Amino acid sequence: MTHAVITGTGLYTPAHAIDNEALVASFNTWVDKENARHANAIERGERESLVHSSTEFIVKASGIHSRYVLDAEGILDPERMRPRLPQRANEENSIQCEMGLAAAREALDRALVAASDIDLVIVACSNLERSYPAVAVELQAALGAGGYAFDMNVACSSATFAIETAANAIGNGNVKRALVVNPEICSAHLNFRDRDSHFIFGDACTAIVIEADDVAVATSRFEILGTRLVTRYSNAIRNNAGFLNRVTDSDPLAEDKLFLQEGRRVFKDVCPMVAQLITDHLASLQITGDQLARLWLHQANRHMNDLIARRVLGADPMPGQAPVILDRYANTSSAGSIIALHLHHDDLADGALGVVCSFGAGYSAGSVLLRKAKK
Ligand code: CO8
Repeated sequence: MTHAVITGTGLYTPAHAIDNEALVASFNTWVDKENARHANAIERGERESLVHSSTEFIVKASGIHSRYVLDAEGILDPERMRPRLPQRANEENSIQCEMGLAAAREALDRALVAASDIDLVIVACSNLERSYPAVAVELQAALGAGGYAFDMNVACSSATFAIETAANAIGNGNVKRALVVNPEICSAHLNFRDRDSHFIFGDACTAIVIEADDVAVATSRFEILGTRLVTRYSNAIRNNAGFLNRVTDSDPLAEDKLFLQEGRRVFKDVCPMVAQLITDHLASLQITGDQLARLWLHQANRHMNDLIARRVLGADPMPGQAPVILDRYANTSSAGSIIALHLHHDDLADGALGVVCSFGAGYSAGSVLLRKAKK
C-alpha cells in the first residue's frame, strides 16, 4: 500500500479581529437597549431582564481573548450583530472559494506542488455556503487542479475525516496528490445575541497537501502513520438550519437555525471520549502517550485541551507540547487543529511523533498520527 505524507499546510486569516472588550461592549449596549425597550414588561414581571456579558468570564471559561472575522463592523453594530457579506454574482468566486484559494496557494507553495498536479480536492467544513455546485468543484476549477472534487461536512471534525479520506484514496492508488481545504465562516452561524455562546467562534481557512510518498518532493514532510475516527449521536450541539426550513413553515430566523449548545454537557461528554480515542489509537500502533512530541488539538476551550492533554500524555504538557491558538483565533471549527499544526511544527526533530485531533458536533472526533520525516 502506498504511504501518504503531508507535505504542506496553508492558512488564510481574515483581516478583521474583534477582541473580547469590543465584543462585550457591543453585546452590553444591545442588552441595555433591549431592557429599556421592554422596561414596562420587565417591571410587570412578564419578561426577564437580559444580563451583561463579561470579558473576565470569557477568558476564565474558555481561554479566548480575540477572534478573526470576515466582517467586524456588522457584528459589532448593536442594531445588526451579524456580519455583513454582500451577495456575489454567480460569475464571481464564492467567499469560501476565495478563502480556500489563499490557504491552498500557501500549502501548495510549501509542498512544491503545482495546482495542476492535484487530482483530488476536498472542501471539508462545518457550514457550506450553498448546496451545489460543490464549493470543492469551484475551487478545483479556480486552482486549475485536475481529477475530482467534493464537499463534506463533519462539523469540527471535518479536517481529520477528510485527511483519512484523502490518505485512503492515495493508499489504494486512485490518487497521487490531494488537497484538503477547511473554509470556516463560523461568524455567519453564530448568535451574537446569545450570552452563552457569542464569544466562542472565529473565521479562518486552512489547507493541507497530502501526497503519495513516492511522488512527494518537499524535503520536510509528515508521514501519516494512521487515522482513527469515531462518532456518537448527540443533540448537545445542534443547528437546525437547512433546506427544509422553507417548507416546514418554521421561522427561518429563529434561534434554533443558528449554533446552539449545552456547553457544560459537551465538555463532560467529549473530554473522556477524545482522550480514549487518542489513547486507543496510539495503543493500536504500539505507541504510548509519553512518546508524543506534540498534540495539535481541536481549539474550542483551553480547559478541555489541558484535560485531554494530561490524560493522553500521562502528565501536564510541557510548554509548547499542546499548542494553543484559540486565544487569538477562538474556535474556528475544523480549521483549529490544522492552524495549530501549521503554526507549531517547524521546530520538531526528524522522527518526532505528533497527533492531530479534532472533536465537535455529532459528536464526532478524529485522530491522525504523524511522524516528522526528511526526504
Ligand atoms: N458572561 C458572563 N457570564 C456568563 C456568560 C457570559 N458571556 N455566559 C454564561 N455566563 C454565566 C452563566 O450564566 C452561569 O452563571 P450561573 O453559574 O450563575 O448559572 C456561569 O456563567 C457558568 O456558565 P456555564 O456553565 O455555561 O459556563 P462554562 O464554565 O461551562 O463555560 C463554555 C461555557 C465556555 C461554553 C464551556 O462550557 C465550553 O467551552 N464547553 C465546550 C464547548 C465545545 O467544545 N463545543 C464544541 C462546539 S464546536 C463544534 O462542534 C462545531 C460546530 C459547528 C460550528 C458552527 C459555527 C458557528
